[in-house]
Amino acid sequence: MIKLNISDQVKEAQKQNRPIVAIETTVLTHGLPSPHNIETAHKIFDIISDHSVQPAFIAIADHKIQIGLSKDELSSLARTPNVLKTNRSNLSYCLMSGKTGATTVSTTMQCAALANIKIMTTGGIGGVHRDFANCYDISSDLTTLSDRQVAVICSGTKSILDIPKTLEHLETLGIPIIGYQTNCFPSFYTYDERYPVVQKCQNVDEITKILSLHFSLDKSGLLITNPIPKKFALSTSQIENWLSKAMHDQRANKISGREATPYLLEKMYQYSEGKTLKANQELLYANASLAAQIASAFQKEKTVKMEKN
Ligand code: PSU
Ligand code: MN
Repeated sequence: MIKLNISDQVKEAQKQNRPIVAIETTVLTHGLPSPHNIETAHKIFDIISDHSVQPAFIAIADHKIQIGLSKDELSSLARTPNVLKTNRSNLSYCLMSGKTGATTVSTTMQCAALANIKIMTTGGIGGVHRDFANCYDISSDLTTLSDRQVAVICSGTKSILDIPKTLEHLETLGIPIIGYQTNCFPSFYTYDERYPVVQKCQNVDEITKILSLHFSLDKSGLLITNPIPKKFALSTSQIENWLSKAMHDQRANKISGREATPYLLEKMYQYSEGKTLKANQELLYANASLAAQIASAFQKEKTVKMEKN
């Protein structure tokens, strides 16, 4: 039996039909360096709350899925040693064992769907790794996007991935990719227009309409992509330079699987002397704000529909 431990605040928001945004916690435990991870999570909490939207950070602890962590709980999660990075393949193990787990995009979607939360925010999703032919690494984020009805607000995929192959895979899975005020699929830290394949929505109302239509047509999720605000973007050549050094270290140390992303992000942070952290934080904040606006508009539309019926 799955035990869902929904916080009082999230329960109250559900009772009152107030909007809720789910947030992953792997970015906190494995994606950002300490102590910046805690300050970032707290700021995401505030940004969402400032829009009168209920934040619902998700994690696993004490054999339960925890929906809605307080700021104190986020701080203590960040300080817990050996937190498991959960994806679809180890979520049940994490729950059975009683270990503490952080949720990736895939498990955040799974848990959000169980609690009927339709909107989540993150930095970047997982996807098809570079060097795919050798490592055969495709994130289970993509699989979960194909069978959970959750809209994921993000700045594309992590820059360490093969974006064209990820886009092909998303296309095969039939997952809509909506660009917020852009036709281009964003490349995380950089603001560029290398991948002009995205369907553009000009405002939150258009996005909300697509969500309603898509959720009535299909059992899958959607990607709402939001490029990093221009003034915080890093240059593509810088990123590629740091990334190639990080990938070199990764190969030398034979780091693979679930460990690959945290390792590469940490190395990029070191090589960039902290520049990737600032960019990562700013895009997380922008995505949290957009997600809150979408959740508000989506909730309003649902309420209007309920009143008509
Ligand atoms: N993007 C980041 N930082 C992260 C992640 C993505 O910039 O920490 C995390 C997310 O939780 C994402 C996960 O769901 O990495 C994907 O990991 P994998 O490639 O192992 O599936
Ligand atoms: Mn992987």
